[in-house]
Amino acid sequence: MISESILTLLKREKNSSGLSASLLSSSLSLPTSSVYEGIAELKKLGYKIETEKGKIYRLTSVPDSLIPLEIHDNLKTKILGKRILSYRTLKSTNDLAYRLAEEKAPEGTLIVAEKQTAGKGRLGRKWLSPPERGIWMSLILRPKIPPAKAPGLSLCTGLALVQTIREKTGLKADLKWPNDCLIEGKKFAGILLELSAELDKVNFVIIGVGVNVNQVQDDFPKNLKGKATSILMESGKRYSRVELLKTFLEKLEKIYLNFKTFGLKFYLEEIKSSSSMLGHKVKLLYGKEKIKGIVKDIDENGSLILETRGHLGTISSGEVTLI
Ligand code: BT5
Repeated sequence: MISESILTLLKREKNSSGLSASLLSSSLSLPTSSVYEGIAELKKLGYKIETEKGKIYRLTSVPDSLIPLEIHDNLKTKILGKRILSYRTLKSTNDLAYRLAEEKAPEGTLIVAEKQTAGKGRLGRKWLSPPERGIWMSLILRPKIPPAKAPGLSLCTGLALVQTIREKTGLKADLKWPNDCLIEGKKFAGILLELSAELDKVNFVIIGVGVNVNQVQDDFPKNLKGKATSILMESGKRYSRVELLKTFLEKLEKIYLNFKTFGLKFYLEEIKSSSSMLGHKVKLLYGKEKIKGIVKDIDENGSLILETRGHLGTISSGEVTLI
C-alpha cells in the first residue's frame, strides 16, 4: 500500500526536518503524483503532516484510530491481528466475525469498529459502544480443543486484559468470573465468547471484547452509573487505545498458545490470584435460580466451585455478585 510505505518513511524521519516529495518518490520508486495522493490519504485518516513550501513533509502526530496502519506498526504477534478488518461503524464486531469465520476466515483475524450500533453482551443483553471511546473488537480463533474446554478462553482473555491494564496504567484491574474485568468493583470491560462446535470438536471461537478506555461519567446512562467505569475515569489520564490493543493482542497470543498446549491449569494460579471473587460470599443467578454461597475455587475447566450449606457445587455459567 502506497500510504503505508510513505508512513513508514515519515515515521522513521519524525524528528528530522522532513522529507521532500522527490525524495519520497525516489525512495519508493513512485511517481510524485502517487506521493501526493498517499499524503492526502494519510491526512484523511487523521495523520498530521506539516508541509513546508508545499513540498517538504513532516509527520507531527498520529491518530489514535483503530486502523490497520497503526495496529500493525511494531505489533509483535504471529497470529492475532495479522489480518485486520477495521470499520467506522458496525452493528456488532462479533456478528461480522462469526459470519467471516463461517466463510473460512483465518485464525487470528481481528475485527475492530470505532462504534457499534448493536453491541452484544451475554444472553441478549446490550453492550454500549460509543464512537472512539473504547476498544470494540472480535478475534477469530480455531483451537483444536474439545468444546468443554472452550469457556476457559474467556478467563484467558480476561487475564490478558487485566495484565495489560496493570502493566500500562498501574491500575489494579481484577477478573470477575466468568467474563468481566473490574477496577474498584466497577466494570470496565466485558468478554463475549461465541462458539461453533460439533460434539467433540471446536470449529471456531469468536472472542468479543469491549474495553471502556476514554469515556467520562456522562457517557454512561443512569442505570450504569456507579457500576461501569473507564480507564480515563479511574486514572484521570487518556490512554492510547491502539497501544492498549497491541499490548493486549501480544499478551493474549502468549496465553492462548500456552492454553492450547497445557490447558487452563497453566494459568490457573494467576487467574485465581487476579480474581475478585475467591473466598467471598456471593449471590449466583443461574437462569431463574438464585443461589447464595462462598466461592471456594476455580477448576481446570474454568468452572466456579461454590460452597452452599456445606456442599461443593460446580458452576459453569451464571451471574455472580458479591454480597
Ligand atoms: C458482557 O456481557 O460483558 C460482554 C460484552 C462484550 C462486548 C464486546 S464489544 C465487541 C464485541 N462485539 C459485540 O457485539 N460484543 C463484544 P454481559 O456480562 O452480559 O454484560 C452486559 C451488561 O453490562 C449490560 O446489560 C449492562 O448492564 C452492562 N454494560 C453495557 N455496556 C457497558 C459498558 N460499555 N461498560 C460497562 N458495562 C456495560
